Amino acid sequence: MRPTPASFTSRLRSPAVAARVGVWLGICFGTCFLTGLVSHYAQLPTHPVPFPTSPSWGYRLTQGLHVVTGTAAVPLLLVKLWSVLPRLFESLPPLGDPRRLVLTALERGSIAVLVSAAVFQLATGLANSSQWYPWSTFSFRAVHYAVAWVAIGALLVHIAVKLPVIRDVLTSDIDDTAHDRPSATVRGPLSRRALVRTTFAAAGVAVLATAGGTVPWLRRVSVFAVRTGDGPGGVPINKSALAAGVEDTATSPDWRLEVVVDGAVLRTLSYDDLRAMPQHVESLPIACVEGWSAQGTWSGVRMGDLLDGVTGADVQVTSLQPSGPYRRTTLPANFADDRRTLIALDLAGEPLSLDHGYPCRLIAPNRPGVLQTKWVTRLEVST
Ligand SMILES: Nc1nc2c(c(=O)[nH]1)N[C@H]1C(S)=C(S)[C@@H](COP(=O)(O)O)O[C@H]1N2
Ligand SMILES: [Mo]
Repeated sequence: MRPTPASFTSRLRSPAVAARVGVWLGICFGTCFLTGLVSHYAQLPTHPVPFPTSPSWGYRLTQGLHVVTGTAAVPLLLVKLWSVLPRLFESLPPLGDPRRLVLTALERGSIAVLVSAAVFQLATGLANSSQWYPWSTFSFRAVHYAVAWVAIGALLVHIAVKLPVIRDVLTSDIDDTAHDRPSATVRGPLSRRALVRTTFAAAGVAVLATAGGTVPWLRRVSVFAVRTGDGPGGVPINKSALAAGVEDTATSPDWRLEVVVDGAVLRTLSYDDLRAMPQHVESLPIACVEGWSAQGTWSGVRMGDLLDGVTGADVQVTSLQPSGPYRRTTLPANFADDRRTLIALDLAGEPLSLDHGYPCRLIAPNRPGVLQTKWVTRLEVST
């Protein structure tokens, strides 16, 4: 037999619980949306308004928040959906009342869009941050970005529609029954207050379990962020030289760094040539879009010194990597001109390990990790 709303009798499934959990879910989704916009913008190849290079830890903070709030939203969303589940089984209004039918269809349609977009965002985001990439057929970033707008739009509609109820139940006691369904009368072993607190505690655990990827002292309690701090120089390794297919080319004595200006090779530098140039030390983070981040002490040659006086131009940075989306990135002009931007040779006082980008890699302030190109072999500018 098909359940009806009357089949659900727990007092816990109530607007009072849904709204309280919903407030925090809304805060998480809002934060996740805004920090997601930052990350998306930072990864565009060109910026109508320059993305700032300071503070150097800015992207580390916003992307850490993005992944932490997204993870905290998972238990919140599950409890929220559980608390409103009976509404899924409400019968349609009588067919003779087309106006109500249309309104009901619109309301349910918007909820269906909201729920599927929210579940999609959390599921793909979580998969990505645990480095599981089941999508070979679509671009994660493009789809995650597009669906974010759907989710936030549907969320705003939902809040607007529910505002009177939300306001009412949030200003009354949690055990108030004025807005309850008639069948929601059975008291279980758990009070509403206890359910809400347990939900917030679960969200807190989710935060601690992921925040260690960003906050060093949380590492010890972070089961989902085990990789942070591992790896040479205290910086984890994302893609290895083996996986990138650069083991031979990166260690070859024939490796050179080419600097190309307006299509002409300006200089061809060997590893020793780079070592002979003035070396500068910078403390800058690698902040992966997947949420983990780590500070490193890098040293190497200033981008500006390599470009020989060319300023105000975007730089195409090309890796030895034969294929893959990150083999080539665009370093915006304001990043190229920033004195902290290095072609790094050393990390933590040691030559870069092969997996960290030996012979040399790009490291720039306030830049998504995914754009900190390793195994660099060519820099190109057009004036
Ligand atoms: N050539 C190349 N550079 C790359 C990548 C890559 O796949 N290929 N991955 C990027 C990503 S996603 C991150 S987070 C950083 C990580 O640098 P690390 O492995 O030294 O920590 O390198 C970036 N540089
Ligand atoms: Mo990354």
